Amino acid sequence: MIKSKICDMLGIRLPVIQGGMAWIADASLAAAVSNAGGLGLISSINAGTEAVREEIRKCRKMTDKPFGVNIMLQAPNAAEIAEMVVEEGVKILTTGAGSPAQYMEMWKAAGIVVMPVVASVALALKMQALGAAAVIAEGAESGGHVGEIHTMALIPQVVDAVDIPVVAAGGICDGRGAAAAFIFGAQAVQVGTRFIAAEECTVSQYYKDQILKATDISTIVTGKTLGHPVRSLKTVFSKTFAKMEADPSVKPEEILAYGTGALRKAVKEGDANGSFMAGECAGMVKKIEPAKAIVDDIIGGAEKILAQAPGLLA
Ligand code: TUI
Repeated sequence: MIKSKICDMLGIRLPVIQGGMAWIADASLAAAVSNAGGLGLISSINAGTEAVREEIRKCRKMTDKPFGVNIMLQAPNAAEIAEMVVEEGVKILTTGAGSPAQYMEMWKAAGIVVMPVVASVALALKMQALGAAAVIAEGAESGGHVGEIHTMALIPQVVDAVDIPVVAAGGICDGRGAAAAFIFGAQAVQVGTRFIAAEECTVSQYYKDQILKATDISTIVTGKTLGHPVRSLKTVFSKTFAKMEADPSVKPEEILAYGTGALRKAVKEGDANGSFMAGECAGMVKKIEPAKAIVDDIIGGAEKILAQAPGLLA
């Protein structure tokens, strides 16, 4: 069995945290992952603050296990969400795409365990100083908003820099990735892309089909010129976006307008012209299965590899 102190801190059985994927991570997926022994998360990017409140209440009815909420800090309603989660008695938060500094005092006073997602050592140290319970170090293999450094180099550097537990994220979707993360010193893994293919994930069938069809080179990062790099599947939408960015005659406002609402279109409507955010490991996701099978495969696979590891020594 993989023993990890962070499991006690979060009240979970297995060190697998589901990604707080925008528009995707709802009560259905979060409850399934939590019921499987991992930590399910609800995304704050949904149809407004009240819709997220409803998801939290729904999730409570679907599981008696701990679950959390991910707050996307660049969202226009981030401050409203930050207060709503306190009102709702949420016990675990993750944050992404910015620094949660302005909310930390309020959350800590409410006894909330906060695990900011960081993409650099500097931010990990800042989060530790602000009282984060752990950091989720996310490498640029991940889907959605990405940093600059990749998992293999990021995790050991963050582990060396901080004294709080580190969760590894970005490019991890099976036992091999999880085993590597534990070897690097991470205490848990965060997995997003593979959970899109969970039976309990409510995204459009078209989105799931695109993940299953993906290969190793199916993703692209766009948005660098806008200061907001995002990894998604290569589609007509993302390739057009990239062409607009490369064309000096296209204004940033036009590019932004082209991208507005694209993720919601992909998730909710299965619109082929939407943005299908996915990590580089999409090419390793081969079937639709229950969230429990995914959690068990990741942990079971890691245990098998780690048990065999001494055999590598001569
Ligand atoms: O947040 C994410 N991934 C996301 S958020 C998102 S929502 C979206 N919707 C439409 C278009 C674009 C995005 C999709 N994917 N991951 C966590 C993460 N945070 N990765 C990297 C960071 C990060 C980056 C810079 C955290 C902090 C930061 O700077 C902090 C500072 O100092 O301000």
